[in-house]
Amino acid sequence: MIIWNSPLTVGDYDAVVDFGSTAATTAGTYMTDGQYNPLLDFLDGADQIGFRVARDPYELGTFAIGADSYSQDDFFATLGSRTNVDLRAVIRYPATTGGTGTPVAPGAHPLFLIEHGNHGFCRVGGHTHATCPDRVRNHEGYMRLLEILASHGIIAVSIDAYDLTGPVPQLIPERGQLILKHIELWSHMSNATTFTTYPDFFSGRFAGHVDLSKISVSGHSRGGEASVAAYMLNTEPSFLIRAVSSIAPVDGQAYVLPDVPYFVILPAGDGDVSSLAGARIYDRAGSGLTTPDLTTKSAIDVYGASHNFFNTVWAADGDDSPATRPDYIPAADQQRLGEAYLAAFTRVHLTGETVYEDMLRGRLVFPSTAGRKIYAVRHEKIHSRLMSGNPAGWTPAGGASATTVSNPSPQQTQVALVAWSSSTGELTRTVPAAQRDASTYEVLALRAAQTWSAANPATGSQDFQIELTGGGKTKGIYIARFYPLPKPYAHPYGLAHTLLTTVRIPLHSYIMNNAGVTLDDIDTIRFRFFSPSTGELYVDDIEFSR
Ligand SMILES: [Ca+2]
Ligand SMILES: [Ca+2]
Ligand SMILES: [Ca+2]
Repeated sequence: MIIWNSPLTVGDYDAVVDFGSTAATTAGTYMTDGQYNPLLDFLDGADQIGFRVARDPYELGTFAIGADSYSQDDFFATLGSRTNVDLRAVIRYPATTGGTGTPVAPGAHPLFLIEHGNHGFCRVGGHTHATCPDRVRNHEGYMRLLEILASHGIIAVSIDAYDLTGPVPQLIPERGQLILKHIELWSHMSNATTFTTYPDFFSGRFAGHVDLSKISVSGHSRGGEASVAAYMLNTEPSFLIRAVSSIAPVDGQAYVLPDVPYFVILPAGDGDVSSLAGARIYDRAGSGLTTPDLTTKSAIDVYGASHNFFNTVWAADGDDSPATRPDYIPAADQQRLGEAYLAAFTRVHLTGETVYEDMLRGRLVFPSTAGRKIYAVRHEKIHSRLMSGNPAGWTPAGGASATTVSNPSPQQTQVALVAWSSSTGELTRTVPAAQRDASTYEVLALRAAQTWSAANPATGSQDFQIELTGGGKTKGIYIARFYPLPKPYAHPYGLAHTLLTTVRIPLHSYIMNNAGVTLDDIDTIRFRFFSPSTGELYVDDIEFSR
């Protein structure tokens, strides 16, 4: 149902659907009364912004882009278990004029660092790291991302983890330490009295120009766990790392991130880290907090994406996954969408461009990401949770069932397995008294996935209704109207992953058209499996949230 032509002017909007005092039973009987009635009209975003129109985060911003690099072989005699580790990176930064070595734009700028993962280290066979005459420039695989961030006022650094790359162990702590070492260097280049063992590669060009109160770390593959390691090992000294992101990370250390915004890209067709291990980092993040999960985290499941195509250098060396994989995305398109998402997440946290939070909620699509099957997983800090994987207290009826399953691949959490075999199936929960006032929340959210069961539709989305009852009134909403529940991705290796993605239903959907559900007193939540009449789902994290 299109209620409004797509708005294209950048800004903040609320969508109001005005109903009159008589409920419409068909489109033909729809009536308005020309006024906003808080208890029966639809307002998308009740006390926050409904939706926003923003520029494509892939677009360049207004700052001229300065370019440079630094390199000193064997700067670190030892780094953890390794010796003779280089200090090298390529950088892009906000500048007064574009070009190599130009002056930095006035002011202090936030700092972003990314570290590549494991790949070849030498273009010539038979060499060691010390003797290689033609090194693989792994760190030059994210140049457009660096340019985007620089043009939006961020100093963007891509670290060459050369000595930690190639036929070596995973070296995740060393890789994390290397990120922290580069932050030390940048502290020194901004303030020469700090970390005085470092050189200033640029003779004072960045003096006073690095805002060390705003740092974000990222990485790809082993680098994607290294960015998590950098956060976890950031104890003495403690840098102000505001956000952590990963592309297709490994997960060998089982780090449990505390309350720091985390974003992970999961390439559904990953032929290298085919376990999609980043889903486990996502699941554990925040679980160790005193109040568990009191943090914000985001992920995207990108159908058809491979491991290597997020790095232009790796993509040029070849793909890691069969070209016959479903929903195949050409390398340039995959790089574009990955860089758009990483730029969006980074800009939320380093330059305060909170508009892109909605992209991470799966609510904003841009030319750089359009036409691809990208499914969002999102956990909001502000939430009231009704179920986290244990369906105790949820009563099945009409032939439906609900049991608990631990760690369905690739997740590392308990989820509910919900099944139904006729259109009378339902699952009901009496809302605990302390959680009945949902009027300060925006959505009913859950994460869910179709299992591989043949009870699900042969193609396309699964669907069901979620009913809320309050004040003696009940209304059901089909969830696929808001977010699809697609078939699980058919990984080319035959791996039966089922990645749960987040469905967010606006709570005002339950009051519009005189439905009358009292959002400040919701006593019952019920899943009703009318159509399709059979199915099997994983369900987790049912909550009222922002
Ligand atoms: Ca009205
Ligand atoms: Ca070296
Ligand atoms: Ca769970």
